[in-house]
Amino acid sequence: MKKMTKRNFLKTGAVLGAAGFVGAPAFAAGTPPSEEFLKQDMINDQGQYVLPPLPYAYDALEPHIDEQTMRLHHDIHHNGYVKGLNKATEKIKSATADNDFSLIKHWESELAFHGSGHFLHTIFWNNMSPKQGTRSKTLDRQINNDFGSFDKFTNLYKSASKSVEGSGWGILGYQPHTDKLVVLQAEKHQNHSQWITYPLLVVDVWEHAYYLKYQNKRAEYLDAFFEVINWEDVSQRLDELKTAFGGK
Ligand code: MN3
Repeated sequence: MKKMTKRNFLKTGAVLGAAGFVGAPAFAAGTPPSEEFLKQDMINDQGQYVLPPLPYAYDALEPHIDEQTMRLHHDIHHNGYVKGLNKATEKIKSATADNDFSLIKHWESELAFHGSGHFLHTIFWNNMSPKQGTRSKTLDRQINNDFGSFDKFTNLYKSASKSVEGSGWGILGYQPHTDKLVVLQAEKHQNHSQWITYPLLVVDVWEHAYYLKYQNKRAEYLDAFFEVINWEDVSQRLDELKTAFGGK
């Protein structure tokens, strides 16, 4: 069992490929992780957040999630969150140094919006894979205990995600303090506020995540998402949390 760190929880599990930032050539799906990729940090030498590369090629999830959507979603949308997070972090640092908090409400809001966007997308990319893998015994048992069966969980997760108002996320999370799974809607991700829950499986239901291929048919996108869920990643996230928090 890998020791859980914040970085590991976001990045490991479905780390399939070698390093390469935006614009670098994509690598083949299913390539084992390189040392460079695993050592790569969420933060660069200057202390800034960095956009992690996709853990597979842009077209690896075809036909379920199309290449053009993945390019726009990762290179433009996710990168925008990283830039916004760095800017907010910098502004709050300056405000703290200068003891001038006149704009703190604005920058705290930017920090939450871009930070949530960055971290949820980082989990989201790893939550998907062309190779779906299998659910661990622990994850299956927990799903059965908390939702009745995998089918019942699937219906709940898809229904909750489909009915998120406007833009947002569907989230399967784990509460280490209660050793329970819970499905949540995050209508505005900066407001996702059930703080004791850790996300295990997140689905981006903002229109930019599916509009090119599925237009307004969010339900069809969710069916497609279920064809590319990386269950080994979801299982590992649960294992890491249970190990860290002593769950059964
Ligand atoms: Mn998105």
